[in-house]
Amino acid sequence: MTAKTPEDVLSTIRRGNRFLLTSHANPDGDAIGSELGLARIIRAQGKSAVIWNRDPTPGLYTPLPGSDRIHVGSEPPAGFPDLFDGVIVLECPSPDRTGLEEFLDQLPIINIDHHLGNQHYGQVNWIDSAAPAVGEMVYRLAQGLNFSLDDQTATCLFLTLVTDTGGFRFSNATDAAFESAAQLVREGARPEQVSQWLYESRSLASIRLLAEMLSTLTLHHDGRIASVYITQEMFDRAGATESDSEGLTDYPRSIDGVQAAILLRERAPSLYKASLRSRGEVDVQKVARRHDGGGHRNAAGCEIEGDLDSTLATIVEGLVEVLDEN
Ligand SMILES: [Mn+2]
Repeated sequence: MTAKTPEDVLSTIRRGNRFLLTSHANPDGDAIGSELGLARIIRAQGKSAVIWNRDPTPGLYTPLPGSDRIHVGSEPPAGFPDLFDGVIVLECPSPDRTGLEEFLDQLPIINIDHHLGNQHYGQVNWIDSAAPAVGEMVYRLAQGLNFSLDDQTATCLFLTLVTDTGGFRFSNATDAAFESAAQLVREGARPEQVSQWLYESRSLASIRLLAEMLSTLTLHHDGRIASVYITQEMFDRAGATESDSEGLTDYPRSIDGVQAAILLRERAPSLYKASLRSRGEVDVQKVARRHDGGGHRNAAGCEIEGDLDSTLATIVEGLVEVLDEN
């Protein structure tokens, strides 16, 4: 187990009674699982916790206990800000990433995160870039409060480890990640339930969309770049929406020899969302940033205006430059 929870985080939570919890826009498994887990821990102390996210919970995570109680949208929840003692911002490197930044400075901020570039924007900041998931930090926080988890809380936090480590496959699947996972299972987390939610609950539309997408597979640059795309017509044929296309970029990236992969999704006529994935040192964020996008080294995205062919050509060209740097 890595470093303990700082005393100022514990004392702030011990002192307060009513907390607002939030995370980044377009929340992922670590965001949702950390929020739901921490809300349960806070409520179990006889305090209140309200989760407020700008964007809806992705379908994958709606089976998590308490997800139906999350307040979603740009309008503050009832009683904001007077009925809250502070806002706990989880897994969010900067306030603007919440999409709710205009509201946040009305409350003291407790910032709990594991992103390397976190801007320390809270009155209390706990940043641990070695943590495999923010949910693992929430688990340490529970231990610092001498709180023993119930099955559902343990399951929420276990899910954050599974999603942030890619099912314990990424480089952040550290000994600490496995140790926390083992402890969470001991405290009642159910790995088979989490696997069912994450890997065995695909919509039929998403599988039909996968078939459509794979028929567009093209290799570029001696097989080092793979591209696929989904047009609006393909979404329609599959009966799918954009949320059915989550995770599809993993398929082109999984091809042997491919170092960078592109998924273009048509959002509107002549407007494409590009999702870029890579392996190892190949920094796809550099390409996304040229088009006002962003992300991480191995996962980034941006929006581009233009027709399909020219958009694809522009992205491939950018990726070739990045590959040739390495
Ligand atoms: Mn995370």
